[in-house]
Amino acid sequence: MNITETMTSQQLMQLEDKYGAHNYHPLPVVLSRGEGAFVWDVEGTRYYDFLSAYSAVNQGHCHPRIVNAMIGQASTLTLTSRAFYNDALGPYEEYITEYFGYDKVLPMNTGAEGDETAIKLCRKWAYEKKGIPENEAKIIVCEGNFHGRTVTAISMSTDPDARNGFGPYTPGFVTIPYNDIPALEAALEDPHVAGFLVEPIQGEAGVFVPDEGYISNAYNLCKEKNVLFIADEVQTGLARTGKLLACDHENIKPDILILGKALSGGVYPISAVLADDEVMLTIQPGQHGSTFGGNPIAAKIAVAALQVLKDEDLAKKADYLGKIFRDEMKKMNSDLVTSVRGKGLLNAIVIKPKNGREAWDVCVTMKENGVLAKPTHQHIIRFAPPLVITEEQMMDAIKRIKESI
Ligand code: IF1
Repeated sequence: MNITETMTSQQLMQLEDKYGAHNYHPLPVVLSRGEGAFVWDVEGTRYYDFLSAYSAVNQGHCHPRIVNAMIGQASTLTLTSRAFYNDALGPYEEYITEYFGYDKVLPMNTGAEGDETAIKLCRKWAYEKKGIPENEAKIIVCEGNFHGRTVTAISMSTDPDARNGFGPYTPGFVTIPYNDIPALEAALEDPHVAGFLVEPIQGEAGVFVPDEGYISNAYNLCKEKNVLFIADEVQTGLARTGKLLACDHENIKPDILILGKALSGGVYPISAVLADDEVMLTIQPGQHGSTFGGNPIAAKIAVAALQVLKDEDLAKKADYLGKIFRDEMKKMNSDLVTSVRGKGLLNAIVIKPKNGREAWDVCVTMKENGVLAKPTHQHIIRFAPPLVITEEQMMDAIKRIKESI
């Protein structure tokens, strides 16, 4: 295969199948360009992107301000490692800590590394500040969680596909049902509990929005027991749910905040863990790090990505358009759709299989109608367009989704 000639979707899918690991089963579409709420396949067909790379391109594909920030730094200084200082990291650290109201940030690359960093900070704080005996710290997590694909992240998972076959598992996690305050109260009775790690809305599980007050009640219970409240906002953060953070809907400030995905607008792997000094300074030089963590390109990109969220008021847009989306989906009253749920522009519908057709078939039909989305857990379709989608585009996409269903 002479790879310089333009290849068809079919040829490109065959390449991936032959030479790539089979750790995904993608929808049969091969994308080659993205702009705003749209992506195009190699044949030039245009689609609304209703997945946004799992909520990483909240600012829209290839946002000019973010791409230019990347190009500028990439042609100046790409990576110094943290063995030396660089002139982009400090200003970024000041900007992001003021932006979210924390003393300090620990810069990493992927969401999973963010969760791993939060777990290490929580354990270190438990031993050095709370006085839990060494190696006895426990972290409470919820059934249905998703915190990444590392061995420790899947050690917290209750999803057989994510977890099975990868043991032995990292110990020290206690699992409780999501959205269940009494279960949390009971688990908090254990004096060795150091933290509660939770997604304010469970994305992968199928966009489970907990009851009003769950997050704030959970936070208060943790405070009563001197347990760190750790919010994984990798997917729900950065304006996706109609507020800057999903925790903002309940006015609580997590002790440890984990960000990723849209922190770069989808142009680069960037994650960040924010905390105040009492927690953050339990990690001292040489005790944690990463080759690319806090690199100059990431620093410039993240500042631009955060500025775009604010300047384009994307949280307000997500709130407004999300309400329209859910109303329109509910109005459909199709017997295929058994529930519509979500917050802001993180929404999902549950498809009841009929005549052997299920969520995957709806997604294939939506693709033919110019909308890309993907099922999660077989019967749930998540809808998460870039937050820059216009109302007119949203209405057009909704029409296509309804036709498909
Ligand atoms: C895949 C899921 C979503 C996340 C939360 C941490 C991470 C994620 C709440 C880890 C990542 C991604 C991973 C990607 C698909 C996607 C996903 F289906 F896997 F679960 F969004 F729901 N915390 N989620 O959602 O961040 O290391 O990937 O940067 O693994 O298939 P990462």
